[in-house]
Amino acid sequence: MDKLIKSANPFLRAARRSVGIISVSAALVATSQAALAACDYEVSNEWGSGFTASIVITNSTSTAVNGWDVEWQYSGDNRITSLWNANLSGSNPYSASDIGWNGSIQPGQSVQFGFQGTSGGTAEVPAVTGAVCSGSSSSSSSSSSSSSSSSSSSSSSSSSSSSSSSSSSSTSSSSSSNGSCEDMCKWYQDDPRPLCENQDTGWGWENSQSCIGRTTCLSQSGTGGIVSSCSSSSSSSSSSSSSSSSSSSSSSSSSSSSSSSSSSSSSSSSSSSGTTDNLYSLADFPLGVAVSAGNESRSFLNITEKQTTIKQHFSQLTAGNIMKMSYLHPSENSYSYDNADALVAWANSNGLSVHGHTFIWHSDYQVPDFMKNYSGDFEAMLDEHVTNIASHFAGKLASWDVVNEAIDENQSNCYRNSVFYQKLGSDYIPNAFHAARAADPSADLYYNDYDTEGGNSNKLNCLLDIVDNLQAQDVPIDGVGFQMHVQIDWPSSSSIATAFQAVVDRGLKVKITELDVPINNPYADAAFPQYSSYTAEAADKQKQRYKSIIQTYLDVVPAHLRGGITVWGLWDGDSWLLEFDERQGADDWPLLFSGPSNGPYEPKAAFDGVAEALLGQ
Ligand code: 9MR
Repeated sequence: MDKLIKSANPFLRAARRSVGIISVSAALVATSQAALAACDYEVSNEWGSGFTASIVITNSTSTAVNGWDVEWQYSGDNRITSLWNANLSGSNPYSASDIGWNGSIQPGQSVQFGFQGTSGGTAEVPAVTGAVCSGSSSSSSSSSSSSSSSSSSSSSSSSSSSSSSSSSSSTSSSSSSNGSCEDMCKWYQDDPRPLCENQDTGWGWENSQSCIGRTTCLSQSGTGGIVSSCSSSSSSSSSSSSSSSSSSSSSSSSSSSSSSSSSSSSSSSSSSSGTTDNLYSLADFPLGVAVSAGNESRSFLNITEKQTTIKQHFSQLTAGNIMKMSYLHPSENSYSYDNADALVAWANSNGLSVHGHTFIWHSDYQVPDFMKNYSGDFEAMLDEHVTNIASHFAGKLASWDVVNEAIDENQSNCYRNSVFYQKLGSDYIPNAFHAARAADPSADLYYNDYDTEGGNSNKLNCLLDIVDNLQAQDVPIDGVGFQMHVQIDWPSSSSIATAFQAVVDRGLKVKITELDVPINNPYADAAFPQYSSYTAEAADKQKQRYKSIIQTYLDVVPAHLRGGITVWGLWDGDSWLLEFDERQGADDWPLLFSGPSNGPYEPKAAFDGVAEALLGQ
């Protein structure tokens, strides 16, 4: 079942790599808006007195568009009340122009902006004009407002293009220090011992000496952990000495943790050594990041620096929230797609694919109210829900979490007693997969859940039972999503490997859908080292954990079953864990980048861990 999006990905990636060059030449060639694009007006929803719509500008030529503006006019009573992802001017006729990041439209790509308005009962579809439009707008008549007034915007700037330049310092000191340092395990107060190469847990015997598995080393309840031991001079300089809780010498480690360096610490050892300019380019699978969008406070569409970092290092987006049930389908007869459309349009026009999350999720505040008290044909209603959403995004998304978190391993039959289960029994799961496949045959379809990555064997067994049932019924499931909100010491890499292997054995894809690795473990015993600041030691532990997770993925999952890896947020301040009650207010730094909130975002040691694993180091 292969997949438009998948085969489109290499093209998108290639386009991304050359985006800087393309936009430079575009600036030279397309300094004014020639008639380059199709401008389509699409009504996405309408009700008695209002409507939402969008304008899609598709560049079907071989020349990049650099800056655009378009005009339209309603012949009746339709009027705009709010508009997003463009600058609006005028009041019937209206004009809208790009807002920088969406000004550049590469050949074959499109940008879209949305708006809401009032009407007396009918949402009109006016003609869209402007110098950028080729004239093939979607429909109808009405006037024109013509005026090629626009052209002046021309050389507006290519904003997005320069993204790749920022990181650069790739050749920093890391490599030199890497050469003379090696990771070792500081076991409690002992001198560092070798880490095992052939096993991840327990103690082993390699090269005529005892060694300690990485996971075992990380899980000790003491002040030890993985440290970087440097054999000679080469000194400190930057990174790799990351955990440098002092190799040869001893103790001092604990005192280092008091150094209070804050999360945006400039400590070179806790930040990246600049291992790569484009993390995604090291992976042969989608490397994703979850984002806030729409009206959320940290919407990446409002933060240019976020867009730059995302484009530079990731090849896939997941909406952290805005593509959940209640956001897309707030009431029975209305769907709300504009915010998600803006996310998808940005991704597609910047060469990233999108993973959809999620058609069905029991979580109380994500189930639309109308579904909770639904008295009609629940099965038909839920089928329509999946069908409508899957159809809306058909061909634009790489994959979907079709059902999220349906398992309760404490129930004898493994099924969570959600409203969906109460109404339809377990049938709602296969139904959803069938509806999704029928509506969007090109998207990979996943079952997604947490705590299935091996540490909780009952839950893993439930997962496998459910998957076996689906496969026995020929349900079109392509893969299993492991959320992987893991701890730094749990589950072990070997448990994770077992879980991945079980899915691989069933011929299904494995996707890590929501990865984060907090440094502190609120469930650990009192002796477990917890950190009140982001120290070099903590950073290195986290780096090793990220690294071993990626290594396990690469070791166990063959290339053709790698659905990808997504981290659940860009920078530490984005993480849901900071607001998670069970952490009881403890600070943490779970992601790959540090902030401040509007950037610049600095890659952390954890980023290097991912890069090193992808590079096979
Ligand atoms: O990160 C998400 C957070 O911002 C939301 O408040 C929360 C509820 O919608 O969902 C979080 O994401 C969850 C994801 O959708 C499903 N797996 C667990 C994630 C973390 O709670």
